[in-house]
Amino acid sequence: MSEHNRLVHFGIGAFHRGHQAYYLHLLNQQLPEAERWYYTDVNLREETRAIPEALGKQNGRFHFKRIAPDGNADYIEITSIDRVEDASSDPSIINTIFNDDAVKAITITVTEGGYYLTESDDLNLTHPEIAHDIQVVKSGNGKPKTLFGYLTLALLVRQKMPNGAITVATCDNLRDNGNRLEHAFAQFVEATGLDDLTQWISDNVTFPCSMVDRITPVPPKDLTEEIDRVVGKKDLCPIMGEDFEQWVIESKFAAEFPPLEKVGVTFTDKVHAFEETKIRILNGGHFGLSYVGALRGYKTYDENVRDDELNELLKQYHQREVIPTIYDHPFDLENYRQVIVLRFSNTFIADSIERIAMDSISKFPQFILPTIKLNLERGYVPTAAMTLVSHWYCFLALYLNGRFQFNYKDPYLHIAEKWMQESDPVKAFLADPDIWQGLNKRFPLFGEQLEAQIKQTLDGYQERYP
Ligand code: CS2
Repeated sequence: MSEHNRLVHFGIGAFHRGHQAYYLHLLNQQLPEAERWYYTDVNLREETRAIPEALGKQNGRFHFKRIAPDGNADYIEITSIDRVEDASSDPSIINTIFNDDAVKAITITVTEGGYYLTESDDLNLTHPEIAHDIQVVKSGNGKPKTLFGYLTLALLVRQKMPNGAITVATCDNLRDNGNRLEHAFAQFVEATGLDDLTQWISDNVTFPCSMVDRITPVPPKDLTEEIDRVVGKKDLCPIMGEDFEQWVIESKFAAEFPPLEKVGVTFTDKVHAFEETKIRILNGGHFGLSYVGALRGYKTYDENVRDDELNELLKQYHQREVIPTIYDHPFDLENYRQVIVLRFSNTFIADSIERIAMDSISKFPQFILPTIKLNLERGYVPTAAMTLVSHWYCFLALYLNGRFQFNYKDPYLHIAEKWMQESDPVKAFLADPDIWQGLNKRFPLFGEQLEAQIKQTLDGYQERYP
């Protein structure tokens, strides 16, 4: 058994290192050595091996450049991760990691696309990676590819332990994230036929919902050199982020959890209102404007906000369509919106549009669709959202047709490729059930209006992107 209480994290991106690892580091500064908690960070995907490799060489330590709106920065050496493992090369490491009474919780950041949800919020059991993982679990052979496969291996280990109860806390930008994961994961386990495990999970595992917030851009290449110059240390995988920070987590723990409330984390029974507000105002704002900005040739998100026309579009979207359809207010929404727009305009953060624009196919149903739906349901035509969606479609169409160059990454790009192969790609987009989740069938007039607007937006780009 490890000497300290331990958390395990799945998915070692900057988002995790700027949130959970950061907060745990702050907490450890306040605790005597014996009471400290440490993280074992686990990489799950072959294509994301580079960072864990670098981080492993530094024994999990790295620097975080935290930047205030006026550009003032501090450089914090984060020391809360002390083990880094790569399960994508050796899945048996999961046994070693979890067969340890000191491990009390798993936190997760695998991005929106890492949950493989269908339009009805079920696990997409026919997705090849999920089907692969079901086989791996059933046969006890091979390497999983998804969170679901790894989580099952981990919980199988816990099931055999006398004190295996464990909290599984997703921190991704998915509304109702804990409940969604719990539901999808139950379907995965059911498909593997592990009925005993299903029962054990319902008695011993909790899936709290949570909301985390800090903009953590892709660090510039010269950050390593800057750390060397300012701090005098070699760091091959530093991160940077704004000084705004928030972590709200549902108090629903299956085992001991670090007392993070001591460093500003909110434990609450009402996480949903926070989550919904953040996803729709912040992530929705990011999503919508990034495609308009990209097509205008902007590189960083603050350029969007400094463009008066785009700033006005964002304001209309927020004030007329998002805020009036958020019905449970955890705080003053207009004030919150203004703080977010200020954060968006931070030139020192220089968050790349490339980062924000990626993965749009899995982000759209989370970040934008609910706003459109709630407006249509209250009989209001969400014109700002329609402008944003038209630009998103044009972005994808121009990119896929080779008319617009962009470093775009999306594991679900094949979905958009399919629309482009149809005789009327716009109609195919509007009829896609994964994107619209039945909404266009309920509001056919909206579909027609949006179709006309998309075609007009495409025409508008004819000259710029011939
Ligand atoms: C962004 C988020 O990529 C995205 O979708 O909107 O990464 C955003 O920066 C974070 O959620 C901020 O907490």
